Amino acid sequence: MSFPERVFSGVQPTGTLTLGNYLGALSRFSDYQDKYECLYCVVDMHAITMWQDPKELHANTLGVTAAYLASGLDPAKNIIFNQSQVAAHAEMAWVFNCVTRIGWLNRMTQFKEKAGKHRENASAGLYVYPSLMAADILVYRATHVPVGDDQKQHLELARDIAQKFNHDYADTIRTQTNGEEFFPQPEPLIEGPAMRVMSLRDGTKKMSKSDPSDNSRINMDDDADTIAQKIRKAKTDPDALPSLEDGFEGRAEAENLLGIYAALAKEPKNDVVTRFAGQQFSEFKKELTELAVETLAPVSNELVRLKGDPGHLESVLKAGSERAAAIAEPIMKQTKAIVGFVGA
Ligand code: AQP
Repeated sequence: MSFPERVFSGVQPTGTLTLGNYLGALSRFSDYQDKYECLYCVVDMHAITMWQDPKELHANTLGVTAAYLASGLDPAKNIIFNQSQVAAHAEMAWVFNCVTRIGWLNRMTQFKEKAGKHRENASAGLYVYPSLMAADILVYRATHVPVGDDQKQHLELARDIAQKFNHDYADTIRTQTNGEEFFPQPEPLIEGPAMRVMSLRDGTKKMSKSDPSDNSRINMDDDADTIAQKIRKAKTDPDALPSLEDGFEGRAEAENLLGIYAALAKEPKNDVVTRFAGQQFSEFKKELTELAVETLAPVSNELVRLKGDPGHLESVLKAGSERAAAIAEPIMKQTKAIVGFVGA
């Protein structure tokens, strides 16, 4: 069965957004606004899977909304909203908790990374995070999901959940909808050279807004001096830049800085390697700083301006939530009927 093309993506309001969030997700969102019907969500229910101070959660939710707008999303063209204002996300997540297998959740690397050694103390919400993410996407029957490479595993799980639901309820789906499948298999949209931006302090860890070290990341609202200082301090090695891409073997930090340059410049990584072959990092870092400041300055100026008008940001979220609910509610109602709930 073919489904109308629809994009869904979300960002957690867990802190100030980083260059990783920008390059892996936000900077690409506006590319889709003229091509697809797009829903961009501030996933506040995902955020509370780890402890969030309520005042900070509130401020960060408006902060992510401002970052969406500052990155070029037009609230008239896109549906911009926060997850907790559309109850169907939670309702669908419960149905999916009963479709998802524990064995599938046990394989999720993000849970292992975030729960760390204190697994027994992690919230149940963190464990079932991927089924809420599947609900976010499928409650709109979204077909395309732009995400960073780090979210690929969760998206594969969303596809498994869609497939198992379609299979388990095949008989009712056929009689009630005349279709073969109720949910689409959502496709990841993962493109470009720096789809997993790594920490500036450790090239084996992804750049993350909740990393305790602020020097591990560039924040979307860092000023030029802070960006310059963080890039100057970024971990590298004593060797010059190689002349071939495979010369980065065992040099994760060096490769990360080059990948960031390529993504900011929107150039293939190979071209950037050729241009800087043999240069010392001290020189390359100056060029990278210039490019990062030039690219982020207009976005961060707009971000600061928008954050100064919380009333406007709240009204964007309210209007977006109403539009989102109008799509989700009939799909949720139909899901309940397929499952066999009375009253749906
Ligand atoms: N380092 C990254 N490189 C590329 N893409 C990234 N994304 C996040 N970090 C990187 C992409 O940003 C989108 C929103 O992510 P999120 O905030 O919902 O959750 P996350 O992936 O867990 O991001 P963080 O910054 O690491 O948040 P915390 O610290 O709260 O866990 C997603 O599309 C993601 O792929």
